[in-house]
Amino acid sequence: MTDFFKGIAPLRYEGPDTTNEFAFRHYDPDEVVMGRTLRDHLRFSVTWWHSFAWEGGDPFGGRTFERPWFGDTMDHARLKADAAFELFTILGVPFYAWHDLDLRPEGATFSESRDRLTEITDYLGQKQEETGVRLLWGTANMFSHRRWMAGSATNPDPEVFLYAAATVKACLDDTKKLGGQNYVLWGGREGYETLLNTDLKRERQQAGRFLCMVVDYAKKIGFDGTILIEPKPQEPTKHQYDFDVATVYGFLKDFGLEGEVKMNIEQGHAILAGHSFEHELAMAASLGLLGSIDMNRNDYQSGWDTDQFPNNVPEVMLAYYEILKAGGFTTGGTNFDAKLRRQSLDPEDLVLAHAGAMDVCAAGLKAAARMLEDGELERRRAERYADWEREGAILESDLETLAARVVREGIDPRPRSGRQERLENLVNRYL
Ligand code: XUL
Ligand code: CO
Repeated sequence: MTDFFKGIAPLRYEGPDTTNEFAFRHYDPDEVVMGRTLRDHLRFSVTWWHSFAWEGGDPFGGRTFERPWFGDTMDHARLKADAAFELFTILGVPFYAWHDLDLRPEGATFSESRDRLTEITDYLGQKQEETGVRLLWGTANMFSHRRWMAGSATNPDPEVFLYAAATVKACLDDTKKLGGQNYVLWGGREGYETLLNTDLKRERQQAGRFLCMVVDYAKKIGFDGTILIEPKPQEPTKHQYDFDVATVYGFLKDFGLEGEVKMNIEQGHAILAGHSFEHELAMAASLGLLGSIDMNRNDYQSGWDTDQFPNNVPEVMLAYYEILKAGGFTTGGTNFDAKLRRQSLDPEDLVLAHAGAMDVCAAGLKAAARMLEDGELERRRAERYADWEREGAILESDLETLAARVVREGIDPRPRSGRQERLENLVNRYL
């Protein structure tokens, strides 16, 4: 037990009228929506990196947070784990997620780093047993240390590729050991700053081979979770190879991995790519690649990946609508890849940032479920395409036949309203 969250009791659902800051207004984990509890729909997860490893620095200044677990010994790592599981229990979240680097300090050699990872993940295994909290996913941080500055699998130096292979193997082993539901690969520095020093074709090939090796190894050890790629268009590098869902789909097809790997889609990354979150989710669902989500929001003016906690129900509603329409999560979940603002120093800030975000997601999901169950939006969308029901043969035809038909029947299409504002009004009805 730490005393970091001392005096903060586990949060309970008290309903929309409560004025208790330390209670849920919309998230009742046992509430059943569309045949499933909110706990099972939302599958909330807290991230180790933002909530426990990040120190509050920005490009202009360093650490603002004071946490008793900041330090580079294994004792600090265990204290951090104790505090993390205390937060999970206060919030009642069923899952959490980590990078290897968030969990423990690196050692002087690869082997020492790996052994420390094994040691701390053994400890996490005990904490999981004690609390019932499970691992949503593990991943490797292959972007912070200077060895990764020119990429991991896409690095011009084959020794970095080797180091990346060893790192992912260790992280996959420990994710499996902890019963992780997924394993994530975000292409941290898999991209480039300038073409002048970059062989783009070769780097993409290396990334493809690397992913094939990861998939093969996961199968070999009997990892039964899902391998997920997390697209992001830029930041840290100017051009990232995993730009967005459509780009990653092309990449997976290229290497025959479209049946093996799914996607972890992040709200802020979608926005950086010039898309909306729901666009990326709908695109992934349409390609059969929807895996999990990193829930957060960006500042819409700054053009940065600001990783703020979500606080906009209408926005979140449209995202969950796509998820529910696709059948909901299987191994995936709602992972809060979100961090406090650096002035939010208190333990209470950490608790309430998550609690508010959980309420926003619950309210959004319930609104989405109302809209889906009512079916009016889907009816209107289907109506727009209704003529295709009798004209499906067009797609089996050829240009000459179709051209002849236009002339023969004097076809002259009449434009019809897209009714966007009416549909926007309809959506607001369910909020
Ligand atoms: C970076 C990001 C990562 C991944 C995991 O923008 O989202 O935290 O989620 O590496
Ligand atoms: Co993320």
